[in-house]
Amino acid sequence: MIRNLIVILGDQLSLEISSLEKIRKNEDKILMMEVSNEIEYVNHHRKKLVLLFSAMRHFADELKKNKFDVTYVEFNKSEKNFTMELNRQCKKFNPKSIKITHPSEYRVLNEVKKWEKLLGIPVTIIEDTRFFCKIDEFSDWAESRKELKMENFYQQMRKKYKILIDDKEKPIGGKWNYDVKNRKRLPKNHPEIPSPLICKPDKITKRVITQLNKKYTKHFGDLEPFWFATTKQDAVKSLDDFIKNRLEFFGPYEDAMKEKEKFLYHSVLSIYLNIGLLNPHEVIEKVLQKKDLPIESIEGFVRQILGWREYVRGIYWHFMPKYNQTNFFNAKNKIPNFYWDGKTKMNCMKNCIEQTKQEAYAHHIQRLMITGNFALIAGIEPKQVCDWYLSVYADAFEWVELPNTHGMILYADGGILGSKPYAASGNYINKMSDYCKNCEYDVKLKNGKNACPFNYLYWNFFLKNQNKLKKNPRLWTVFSTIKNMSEDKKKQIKDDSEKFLKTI
Ligand code: FAD
Ligand code: DLZ
Ligand code: SF4
Repeated sequence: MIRNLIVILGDQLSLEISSLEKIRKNEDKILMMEVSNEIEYVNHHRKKLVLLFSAMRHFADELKKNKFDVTYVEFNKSEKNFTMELNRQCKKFNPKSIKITHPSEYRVLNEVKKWEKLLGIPVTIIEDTRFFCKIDEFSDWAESRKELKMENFYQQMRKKYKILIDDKEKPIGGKWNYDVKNRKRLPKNHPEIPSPLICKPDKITKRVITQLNKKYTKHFGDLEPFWFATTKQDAVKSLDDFIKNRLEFFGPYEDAMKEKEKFLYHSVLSIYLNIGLLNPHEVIEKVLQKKDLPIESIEGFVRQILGWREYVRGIYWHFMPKYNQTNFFNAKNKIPNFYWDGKTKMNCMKNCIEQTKQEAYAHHIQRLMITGNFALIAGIEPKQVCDWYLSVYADAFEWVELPNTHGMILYADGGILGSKPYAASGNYINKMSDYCKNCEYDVKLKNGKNACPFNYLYWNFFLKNQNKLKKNPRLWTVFSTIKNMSEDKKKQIKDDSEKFLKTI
């Protein structure tokens, strides 16, 4: 008889995962399951599926090499969902108890919470210790204040972990945040940017690709070329490669965009962080060793992981299950087909979507200021936008996708996460990228059939939502412009927007 059956989920691929802490190799069994319910509940990118299953299978092999007793069930041999497969395994092995590290998504936690009653076996859910901030700790912080500003949370984390802090609890370099130095446009003659580390698919990955090609032909995105790391060892190599070749310029060009440059100086590490191949503590530790690099790059990078990543997780668990129920602007439009096929005349959208289709990756500013910004000002229904983001990115898990989509880009939470909607016109896109020079639309034109749609949709969004936003002090300039706008101009904006939205 098995003492503990330890369930390891697809995003818990670490030897240090809390469920393994007290494991007894000769009495306990580990169970890993590939199940169709997880594959099919959204239209996951095919590269995301390969990443997950190849990384899961590599991890199972590593566990076996370490003499753990592992049962691994592949997707063509498993029951439909975690519960049904677990039930089958429990009948076979009759464990005294089930253990699992806290699932990262509310949907899965709900499923796990039903196991004890359904299976009649005690289930222990153990805290996920990979994060800097515990779920309860964030809730305590959130309940103690009126506004949940990322910046305040981040400063608290810096102090708690003594990261980039001097003896007097003051920030190293004199400032908490070097955001103003993170907004450079990429110059025309900028030298070639080193690409992220390419990992060649091995036997395990190739087998996953063949299996998926047979069964899941309709999922979104290009399966090959597949180049992600699928082992801890290669993920660490990818981290080292980023620190050596791209971290120096991460800060200055963090907000830049350039046609055909898919990664710029971004780390492309979220895919490994989110499934457990990299631990955020080890990533920050290594980055902090580079004391000779510009502070705006070091602090800028630390802010993303210690600040934003932890903060969005905190928001997710603090506000779920209600968080995804809101629709502040009552946005109801259908997501256009071009989000899936990239067939649009808007060059910025076409580029970001095509690269998403190829790589299951877009960097933050592309997600925020191009596809996200468009979804906001075009009034697309939040649930459809969230499903898209959850499907198309290899790093997408609801705990991190939802606050970024529902909160940061769509302001559908009414301002819990952001102090104002991130709406922007073509002017911003033109300033931060070179997309506009190859676009059929004219970024300088505000109205008419050749005008950049971001221009009139931007004003249409604020005109439509005036009542909900006009008291926001951060939008004072927007609404003073609207106040001085002629009725003719307003009508033109509305007509152009309606005409355009009908065509998509
Ligand atoms: P870098 O630019 O190199 O940043 C370093 C790391 O910081 C990332 O690997 C990531 O772990 C963390 N990070 C940076 N920004 C954020 C953020 N806003 N929230 C959480 N972590 C952050 N990130 C995901 O991991 N999964 C998602 O599903 C996801 N969905 C998003 C949806 C939208 C609409 C937006 C605007 C952002 C989303 N992000 C998501 C955040 C961010 O865009 C990605 O983490 C980042 O682009 C990943 O690429 P990178 O590793 O090269 O990041
Ligand atoms: C995303 C995903 C997919 C596609 N498939 C599996 C799977 O078959 N088995 C598994 O353990 N996890 C999978 N995942 C991740 C889960 O959907 C989910 O995101 C995590 O369990 C965290 O809640
Ligand atoms: Fe995008 Fe408008 Fe620029 Fe075209 S002109 S690339 S639609 S911002």
